[in-house]
Amino acid sequence: MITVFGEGRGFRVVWLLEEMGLAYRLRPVDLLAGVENDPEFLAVNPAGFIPAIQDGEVTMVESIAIMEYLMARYGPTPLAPEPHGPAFPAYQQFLHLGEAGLAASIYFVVGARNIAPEAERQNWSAGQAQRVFDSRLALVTRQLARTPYLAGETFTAADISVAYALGLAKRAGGVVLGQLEQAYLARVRGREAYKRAMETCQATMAWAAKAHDL
Ligand SMILES: N[C@@H](CCC(=O)N[C@@H](CS)C(=O)NCC(=O)O)C(=O)O
Repeated sequence: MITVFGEGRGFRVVWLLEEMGLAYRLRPVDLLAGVENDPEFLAVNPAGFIPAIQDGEVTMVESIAIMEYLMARYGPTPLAPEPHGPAFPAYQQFLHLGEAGLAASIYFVVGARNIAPEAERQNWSAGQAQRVFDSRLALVTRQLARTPYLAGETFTAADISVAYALGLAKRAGGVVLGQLEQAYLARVRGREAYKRAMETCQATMAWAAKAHDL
């Protein structure tokens, strides 16, 4: 049985597990309550961030790496196009751009907008993170003008990666998505596995409902 610790980007992992039909359990981690009060989780990830997984003897962090591990170990799966096929380069690029380019930058904008003291909300680094997010988003927009999914005609883990980042940006980052991205989000969120993941991830569900963005 695979254990997923924490929602947040752990939603990506839960969504992937639902797409693959693998058995798992979600172990909530409440960052707002203070991870220092959760020694069981700190024993799994002493760095205190989520998500983490445990799969038998394997313990891992980093949502994209975890998805790559699960697809490699329990695949093959159409969520990961085969390396010699035409979809692979775009798949690989957007799988990583979803975190390294999009979520990692908008995460700091979200913190500045929602958590930082009033006087620090407009700080230079938050502005830089916003500019990085906006520039990377242009690559997503260009791709969606060409194909329905980021790697081409079929849904892959790259869509899980990027759709999570777009949701974060929209729900808490003050980002207004264009029509292409909105239609894309509606398309990927229509999947049964997404809906099941939302049912599992109650904190994500509550946060999305509050933002009127299920
Ligand atoms: N690149 C990491 C980012 C992990 C991350 O920043 N997670 C956030 C919540 S989604 C977190 O735990 N923040 C608290 C912290 O970093 O201490 C991933 O994709 O898993």
